Amino acid sequence: MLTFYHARQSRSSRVHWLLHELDVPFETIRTDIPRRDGTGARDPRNPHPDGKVPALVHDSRLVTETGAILLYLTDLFPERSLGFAPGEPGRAEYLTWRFWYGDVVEPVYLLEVLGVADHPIAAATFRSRDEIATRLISALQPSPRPWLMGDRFTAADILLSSPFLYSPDATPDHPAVHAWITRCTERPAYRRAQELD
Ligand SMILES: N[C@@H](CCC(=O)N[C@@H](CS)C(=O)NCC(=O)O)C(=O)O
Repeated sequence: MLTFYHARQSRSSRVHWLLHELDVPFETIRTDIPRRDGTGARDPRNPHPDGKVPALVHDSRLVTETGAILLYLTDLFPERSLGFAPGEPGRAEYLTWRFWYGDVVEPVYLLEVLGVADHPIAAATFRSRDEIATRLISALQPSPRPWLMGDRFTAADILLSSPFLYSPDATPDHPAVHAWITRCTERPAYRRAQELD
């Protein structure tokens, strides 16, 4: 049994999308969270230790952190081919995308918002938006490489497209990236998750 704690227009939207891609049974608990505009409040039903979303309970096991949940789910349902299972060629690249997102991409965009991305220690630790763009562009080329992992759409596409779906102005201005984002938004599971929100 999968129970998914979700709030619309939040980081849990990535998990919502993946659950629809997987096409497996799950229960959604629509969860209130404190929002930056002062609305919302912590939901006592939410088992996340910090009251955040996403949270996933599989039978009685709690998983938090978006990247961990995506990996957990693609490993749990390897037959759906939305990730690369241990031992499968492509696993190394798949894990690299997943951890690069959490350890580099999110910090870089956050540091930009905070206005400290140019700090030498920040640049030395994470690099910058330019390196992010270069890596995405080279993964999506030469044509046809529809997805980051080549022919197979995976949870890496969900994770790495998410900042640009949330903030389209941040999208690297390259035709291969724009076409990839369009392909992502045309996926029936993405649309279904959006409609339900
Ligand atoms: N690192 C966490 C971050 C989760 C997170 O910050 N979620 C926000 C929504 S986008 C939240 O629940 N905020 C409510 C709060 O901070 O109380 C993840 O990626 O899962």
